[in-house]
Amino acid sequence: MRVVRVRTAAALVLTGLLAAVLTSCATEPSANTRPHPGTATASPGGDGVQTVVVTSGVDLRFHPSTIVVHSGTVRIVLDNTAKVGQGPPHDLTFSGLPVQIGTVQAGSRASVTFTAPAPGTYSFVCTIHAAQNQTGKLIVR
Ligand SMILES: [Cu+2]
Repeated sequence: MRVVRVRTAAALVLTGLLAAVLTSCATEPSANTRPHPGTATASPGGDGVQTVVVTSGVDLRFHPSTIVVHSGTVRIVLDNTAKVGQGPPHDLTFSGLPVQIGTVQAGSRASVTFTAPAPGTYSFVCTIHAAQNQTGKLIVR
């Protein structure tokens, strides 16, 4: 009996911990600490334009978050992969470059085509989720 009681107490403690963990997951913290997904090099499409598709959904991150391009024409497609009516909108705005993709609703996509600027690193942000640190960078080689 005594062993059973100890096990029951341990099970209750574990259940409580699990409930605490699940509760903390259910309430999204204001600061999004998810890691930024990897790097992709834009590849020339049939029209010769270096194209990269960046997806974003409910995790408030750009996938990929780092885009590598070379000189020439670049096209960035922003694909909001959240289900229609069930996810947040996103946009993509560069700082220091006159390049942006306006608000893209869940289930939609939009693109911007521009001439690659001088070699360097340029950062972009989803202005809707700037507080959640939804950012990325473009590296021009
Ligand atoms: Cu966003």
